[in-house]
Amino acid sequence: MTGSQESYYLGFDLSTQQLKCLAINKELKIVHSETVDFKRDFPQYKTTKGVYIRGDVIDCPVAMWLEAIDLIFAKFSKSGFDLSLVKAISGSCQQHGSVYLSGAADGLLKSLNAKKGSLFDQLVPEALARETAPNWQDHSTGKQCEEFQNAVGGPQELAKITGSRAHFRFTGTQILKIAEEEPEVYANTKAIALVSSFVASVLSGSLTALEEADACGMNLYDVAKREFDDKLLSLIDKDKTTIEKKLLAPPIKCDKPVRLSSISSYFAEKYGFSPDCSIFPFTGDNLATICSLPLKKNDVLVSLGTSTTILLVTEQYHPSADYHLFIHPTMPNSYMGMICYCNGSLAREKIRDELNGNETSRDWTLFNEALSDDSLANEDEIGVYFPLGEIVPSVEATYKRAKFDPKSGEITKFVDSFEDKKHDAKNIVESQALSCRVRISPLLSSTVSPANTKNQDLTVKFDYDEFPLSEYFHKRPNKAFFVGGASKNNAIVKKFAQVIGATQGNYRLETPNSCALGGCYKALWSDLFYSKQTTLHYDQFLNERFPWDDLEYVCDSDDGAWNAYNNKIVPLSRLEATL
Ligand code: ADP
Ligand code: XUL
Repeated sequence: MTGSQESYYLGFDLSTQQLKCLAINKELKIVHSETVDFKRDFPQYKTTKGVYIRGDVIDCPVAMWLEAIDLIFAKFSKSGFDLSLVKAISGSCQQHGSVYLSGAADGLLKSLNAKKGSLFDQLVPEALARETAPNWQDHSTGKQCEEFQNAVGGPQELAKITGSRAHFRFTGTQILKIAEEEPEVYANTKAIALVSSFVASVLSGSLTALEEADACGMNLYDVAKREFDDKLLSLIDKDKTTIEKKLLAPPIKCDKPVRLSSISSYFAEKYGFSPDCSIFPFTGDNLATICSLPLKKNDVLVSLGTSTTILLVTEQYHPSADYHLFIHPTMPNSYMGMICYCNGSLAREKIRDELNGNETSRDWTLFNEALSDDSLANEDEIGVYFPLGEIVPSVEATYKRAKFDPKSGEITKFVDSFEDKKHDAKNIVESQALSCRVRISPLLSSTVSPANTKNQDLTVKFDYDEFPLSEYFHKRPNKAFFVGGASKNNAIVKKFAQVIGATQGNYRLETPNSCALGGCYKALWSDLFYSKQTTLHYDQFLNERFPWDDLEYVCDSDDGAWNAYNNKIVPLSRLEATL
């Protein structure tokens, strides 16, 4: 299976429910994969899908992750995979989680010894100052979020500094809660790792600093200045140097690959890794997802899963309280934008079921027919369909349908329903996609000459942005990549493609492994770059080597259709203003 002198690169994905590890070769082909499922493999931890849930508090047992690391390599060895051929390892982990390590941790990591038992035997409990790590699903830090936002003047101000407004799950608010509610734990903590830097520390056998891109998920890092923000740090600890030390500041910069070290001798002895195998910094799972695709500046990834998530690569630092900006994990002077919508597939399913007249058939035929029906006139209709509270815009659950004057774009009346339910199928997908278009616009470069001059001086407001309408007429992404459950649906993808209007086409792909693959590609490129076998930047490297045949080209964008949606931008803005 492992051809004689091949070189392999491993990518980890430590998610909420499992640890996955993929191996690729230099041609970017997956040659092996192993998974540890927390529920199946570690029933003794009694987690619910990888976490403990106590009301609003949701956390994960750190010891289980250590056991998972040993088990995954044991599975590789058992399969006959030759780990001695692995040149480098990187990977991704669930974002925002924090691991509290004791003063003994660094020494214990450095003295790990395969003859002295497992990682668990040698690190638990001595290396841990706290048994569990907060999980991203935790929502117990409302008070601390207020403290963060009040300290800097509100959500938009915090977003300007840290790339995001305060979030329950973000690490800074979680650390503050622990400092406030568990002062002894905080005092006994020598180092606070992100899940990503924790796994990298274990593999390299010594405490490593945080990785900068993942550190942007903390509400503590000044993204523009690229250093921790003193005021925010001092919320956690009046003595700023203490918290800086605990966070092992400064984080590892992402401008070029930084080799952390060789793999710990523990893994070399126990599983046969070469002692030269390199460990490169791990990052967050969403950040690794963009590394799994040949995304260049101005490309977008549209994930049509249960929720809709947009990831994009941008050079514009245009923060907003309604989305996230992270430093890009592999591309210098670039950021990853992440926009999460709550109302994606489930909202569409409700309209589908209404059209079908039942909730059981789950058949998209009628929905798709309506969506693709050009003769179905909805040029003066706009609607928002939010069965769940929405993040972008930040509003309670609501449905609102309106008619507007196509000349001025102003709303003329609100209606309880349109002419028939087919209009809802078209309007829901159009307004979801249009919402994406206007939110990504400030993050895109100018790519086309404006065609539509109507109303261009009108001011439109979306969230915290207020621009003349013309701002939205010349920015289109280059490529769009569609993933997630609903990306199988041609009618939905084609409508999104029309509205978003990527100038270099629309692709679709299945991505069961994206986070781990991102880790593999990062390991390969980092190793080649570090050893001077390539000088290409990450995006160039991936564009050259990427197995483009794995992507399905769905369609070109339609310039006329994209311009036609210019007319719905004012109505959407006016409608959102009434929510
Ligand atoms: P998750 O985001 O939870 O990982 P998926 O990416 O698998 O989930 O997406 C699940 C959603 O995909 C479902 O809610 C379903 O509505 C949607 N979906 C699956 N197949 C289709 C289809 N053919 N047409 C439209 N939507 C679909
Ligand atoms: C992102 C987030 C989740 C986790 C999932 O902000 O909280 O996507 O990273 O592991």
